[in-house]
Parts: sequence; C-alpha cells; structure tokens
Amino acid sequence: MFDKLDQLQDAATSAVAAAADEGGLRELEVHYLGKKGAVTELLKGMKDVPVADRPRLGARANEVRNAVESAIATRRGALEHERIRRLCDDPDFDASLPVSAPFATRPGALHPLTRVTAHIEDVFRAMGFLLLDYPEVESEFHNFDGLNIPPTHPARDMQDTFWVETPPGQERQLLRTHTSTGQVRTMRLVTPPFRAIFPGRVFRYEEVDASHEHTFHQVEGLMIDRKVSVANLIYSMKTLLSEIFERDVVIRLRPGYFPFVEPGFELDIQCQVCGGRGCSVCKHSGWVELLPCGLVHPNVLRHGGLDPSQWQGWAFGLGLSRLVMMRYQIEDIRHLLGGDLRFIKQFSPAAATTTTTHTSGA
Ligand code: FA5
Repeated sequence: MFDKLDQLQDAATSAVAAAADEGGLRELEVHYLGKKGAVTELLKGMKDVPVADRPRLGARANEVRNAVESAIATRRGALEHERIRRLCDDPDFDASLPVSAPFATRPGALHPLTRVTAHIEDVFRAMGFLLLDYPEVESEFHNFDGLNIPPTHPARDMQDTFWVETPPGQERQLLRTHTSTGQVRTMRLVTPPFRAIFPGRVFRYEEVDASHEHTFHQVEGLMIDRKVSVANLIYSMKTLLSEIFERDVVIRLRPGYFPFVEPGFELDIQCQVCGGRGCSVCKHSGWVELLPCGLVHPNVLRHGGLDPSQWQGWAFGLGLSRLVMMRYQIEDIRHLLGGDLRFIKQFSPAAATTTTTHTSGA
C-alpha cells in the first residue's frame, strides 16, 4: 500500500506538471482527488492492512493528497500566467481600453451604520472620550448582576436573552443584550477620571418589526469623575444629536427606569421618517425611543471597584440602529442588516445628498 501511494504521487504530480490547459488540469483533479478518484479508491484497500499500520497509512495518504493538491494549484497559477502573457503579447490586445459595462468595477458604498458610527466616534474623540471595544459573548455578571440586575430582578425580563450553552459549573454566558456590559469592565480597566464610548452589536430574542431587530447596534457612553451632573450628560447628548443631524431636531426627556442608573431618563426624538405625524417606525406615536441615560447607580460603581462616596458617573445607551433610521429616513429597521445591495447603494457618495425615504427597492 505504501509503495502504491508513492507511485500514485509520482504519477499524479508528473501528469499535473505536464497538463496543457485548464480543462486537462480539471480532469486530472477529478481523476486523482475526486470522490471516486484514485486516492479514495486506493484507500478502500485499507481494510486489508494490519490495524497497527492504519494510522501511518492514513497520514501518508493525506500527504499524497496534499502534494497533489499543491501541484495542481502551482500548475493552475502557471497556466493562468501563461494565458495572460499570451494576451499581452497579442498585438491586437489593448490593456488601456475601458472595461465594458458588465465587467466594470462599481465603486462601493459605506453602510449607513458604518458611516454614522465613524461620525459618532469622531465627535466623542474630539471631546476627549476613549473608544473601547468589548466582547459580544459575555458573562451573565457583566450583562446583568454587575449592573445591579440580580437573577430575580424583573428587569431581566425587559431584555429577552440568547443564552450560550455553558458547561456545568462555569459562569453562564450569553449574547450581550446591550452595550452596558462595558460599564463595569471599563471601571475596572481604566483609572478614573475618564470618559469613554463603546459602540457595538447587541442581540435580543424578540419579535422583529419595522423598529425592532433581534440584532442591532448601540453606542454606550460612560463618564466617571469626582463630580458629574445631569446637565453635563444632556450637553453631551445634545452635541451628539446636532452633529449627526446637522440641524435642530425636536427631542423630549422623560423619566426612565433602569436598575443601573439613578435617576434614569429616556430621551426620545421626534420621528424623522414621518415628521412626527405617526408611522410604523414610531408606532404612530410621533416619537422614537433613542437615548436612555442617567447617573450611574452606586452599586454599579462598587462592582467596578470604585467608592461611590468618591466617584460619580453618568451613562447613556444610544440606539444606534434607530439613530441611523432617523438620520437617513429609513422606514424599516430590517433593511439595515438585510444584505440587499440595492439598499446599501443608495448611500454611495453621489446618492447621499438625496432626502427621499430609503427603501430596499428604490
Ligand atoms: C438599554 O439597552 C440600556 N442599556 C440603555 C442605558 C444605558 C440606560 C446606560 C441607561 C444608562 P433599552 O433596552 O431601552 O436600554 O435600549 C436602548 C435603545 O436601544 C432604545 O432606546 C432603542 O433605541 C434601542 N433598541 C432597543 N431595542 C431595540 C430593538 N429590538 N431593535 C432596535 N433598537 C432597539
């Protein structure tokens, strides 16, 4: 068997090296490596080999397969090279001619989520914020307990969770339901005072509609200092919104409940898709929940290793996907991650100046 494998490798590599064109090469590939190819056929004889020799034989068969595969790749490259050389030598071939329509390279467009994220990062970097990145698969502690949400707390039901299978005895893992997972991480990582943002993808096991996705994006903001105020928080959020929208947008602030802030607020924006008249995005209310925020709860500071009598903080959790919808008047959140290129193409630099409502078919 070992001799047969040696012979097979020699025969295959010589035949491949002599293959005259791509068609011949493909035939050899099938002949030697295909499902019913020579290597597989030879291995059928494995059952007659003593059990002790089988692992060595298997390893040798893999070597032969790899050697033939690599010979084919080398020959394919050489044939392609020859083909291009022949083309270039052809006096009728003009490499400077423009490419005809179906083959022309089309300029790409940045996804609106990418554009707005980059813009937000610029705005906050200019205000001295750190830019941090945290895992999407998270511990239960960083997503819940560290944020003052113990297992029995009803707030856990506010965010339906995708749990990750975890071996018994290990801390439970999940797909983070919000970017607030970075709060305790940052407090433990960076010496205060500091300010930071952490944008990212989050996941929730919930029903999808025009304004709810199971996978969406948020940007968390966190500032820790000796003395921080709600006024400072509101200033940062207003700066963000005026930079992104480049015009005044109508907002409203109302009390909001989150176990990890006290007091907590909800900042809503007037729906930019319908101008506040009511549509499926704002559930006919004229308002879209965008930017919950508040002063960091003392228990969260403690989990972060900070003494609440010395340090204070504020935090916000921007609904980035919804901000993008408002910014570009996108009437259904499902377009964002739907992968339809007709949608993304509308955001090419030339198309970005339009103010029409964006749909996947336009
Ligand atoms: C949170 O996720 C909190 N972590 C926010 C926070 C951070 C509060 C810091 C206080 C301090 P909420 O579940 O409301 O809160 O989500 C925040 C924002 O994400 C919402 O205002 C909304 O804009 C967006 N959002 C929530 N669920 C979805 C969804 N299914 N699809 C798209 N966007 C969503």
